[in-house]
Amino acid sequence: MNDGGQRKFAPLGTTLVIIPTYNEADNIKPIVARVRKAVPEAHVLVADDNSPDGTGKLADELAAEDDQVKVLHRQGKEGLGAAYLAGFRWGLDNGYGVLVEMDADGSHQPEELPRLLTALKGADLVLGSRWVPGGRVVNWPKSREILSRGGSTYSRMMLDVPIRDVTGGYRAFRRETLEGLGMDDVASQGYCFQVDLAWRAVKAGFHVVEVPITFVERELGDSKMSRDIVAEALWRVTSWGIGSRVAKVTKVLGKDEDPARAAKGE
Ligand SMILES: Nc1nc2c(ncn2[C@@H]2O[C@H](COP(=O)(O)OP(=O)(O)OP(=O)(O)O)[C@@H](O)[C@H]2O)c(=O)[nH]1
Ligand SMILES: [Mg+2]
Repeated sequence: MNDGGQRKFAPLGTTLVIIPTYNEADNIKPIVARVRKAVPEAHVLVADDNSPDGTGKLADELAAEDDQVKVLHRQGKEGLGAAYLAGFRWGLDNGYGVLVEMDADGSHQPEELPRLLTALKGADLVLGSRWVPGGRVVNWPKSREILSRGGSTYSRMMLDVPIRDVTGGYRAFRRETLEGLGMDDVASQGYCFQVDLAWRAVKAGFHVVEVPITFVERELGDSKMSRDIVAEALWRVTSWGIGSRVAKVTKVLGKDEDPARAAKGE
């Protein structure tokens, strides 16, 4: 991972906070109000997957009374990763300089966003992190913490990413970072989507910084976490890890078998 060194970073452009929603009727209005209050200059994009509980309609009501709130209506539930990719594309097409990922359920506190944006002034990607000193989780059962910490540790080891919280979803990207990640072939969803993007950023040499956050478990609405999402993360991370190890070994062997080098006795 690039350490940023003496690099000079360009000033940040306008921020777009992307909030993916599926059945978040109890949460959408309060969370958007909190974002607008915490970072008044930022714009908000709600990416709703045609929620049966009417979240999209509530978001339209917010957009009707506030020019800085936009809504992306999607056909149906396609998962968190697809909603973010659509939101990122919309944000890039509309000229935003910073794109933020934030859950609708209050787990990612908008009041902490100014700290993430300050860190982004000297970074390509900022990750809100539960597992660096100063980071914490409020109201999680021990089992959930073990799953999350274990998932991050496993991903860190399999993929060689020097990141403590690889699965977290509170993040701020510079537009150039997203443009350099090769978003077009991202197929992963859920936690795996977050691992995928962080890994791509590290591999591309971007300067990635973790900032401690206090993650608050949702109080209202239902979780969309499922066994399938955990299983997807496990199989994809495992296959990526094996794939990248095989690629490294093949490269080393390939060098040894290079006829030109062999002829020179190298
Ligand atoms: N557009 C869209 N949003 C989704 C989808 N699945 C989840 N989300 C949203 O993504 C965010 C994270 O989902 P959560 O259900 O909170 O997942 P989680 O944080 O792992 O689970 P909890 O800790 O139980 O809240 C929330 O804002 C959801 O509404 C989806 O298929 N489409
Ligand atoms: Mg949540």
